[in-house]
Amino acid sequence: MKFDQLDERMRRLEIYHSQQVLPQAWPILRVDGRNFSKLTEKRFEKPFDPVFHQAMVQAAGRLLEEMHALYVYTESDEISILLDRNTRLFDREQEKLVSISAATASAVLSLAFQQEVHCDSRLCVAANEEVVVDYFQWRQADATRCCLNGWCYWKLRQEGMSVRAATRQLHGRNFAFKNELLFQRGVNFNDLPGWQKRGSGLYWQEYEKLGRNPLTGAESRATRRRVFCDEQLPLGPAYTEFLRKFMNGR
Ligand SMILES: Nc1nc2c(ncn2[C@@H]2O[C@H](COP(=O)(O)OP(=O)(O)O)[C@@H](O)[C@H]2O)c(=O)[nH]1
Ligand SMILES: [Mg+2]
Repeated sequence: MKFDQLDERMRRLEIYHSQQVLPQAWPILRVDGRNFSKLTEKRFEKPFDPVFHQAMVQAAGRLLEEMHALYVYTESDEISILLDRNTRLFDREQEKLVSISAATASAVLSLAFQQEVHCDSRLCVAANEEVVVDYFQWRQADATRCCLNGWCYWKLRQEGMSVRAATRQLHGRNFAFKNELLFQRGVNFNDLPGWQKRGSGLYWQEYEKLGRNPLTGAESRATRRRVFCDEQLPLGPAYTEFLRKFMNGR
């Protein structure tokens, strides 16, 4: 009896445990690498490193699987995860969704980098499809902005400019200025890889698997699904159309 009372009293202190994502709202989680500026400075090519990116894609794929997500998007050191508006995952408990997503990404990235790394996670609750579209358009715009800025910054640094001088030269400059700065240094922004300019999207792809019935020898077809990583994401209104497909009928 005594234990039961203590148990009940202690559990009542877990005041955030009962917090759930509102019914019918779309949960979006965003995982971000902790102190990855420091990690990438030491070990990876600037401004973009395909090995670093591959590890992020791997973590994004595991999150798609583990969280039974509809769509996962990664750029830089962050991963956004769209869940079904009717998901029953972890009973929609916010603490669970946030901690498990951070833990999954931390585990996969630690193994990939062969060193202990940590990620944080936050929850964004989108009331309707429009907000979900705005969210992913926002992260893609961030990817494009960071890509252009990152390329300019590292071009200037490679020419021997200090951190301060390079930062000052780019401060408040518009897209055209930065585009021109790169062009004069032999880089055409349009020709940069899609994953650098727009980020990468991961989603389920259905495919037909041919098999043979071991007893009768008859051919059989089964529909299976696998994780697909899209490194050529569409832009603007086409991206909106693309995103809506993941939410249609849900
Ligand atoms: N060298 C390198 N750095 C990257 C790459 N992708 C992301 N980063 C860095 O990762 C950091 C992510 O930003 P942010 O989360 O704000 O920094 P944090 O707080 O240190 O994790 C930035 O410093 C990026 O330059 C990459 O492919 N190569
Ligand atoms: Mg980070």
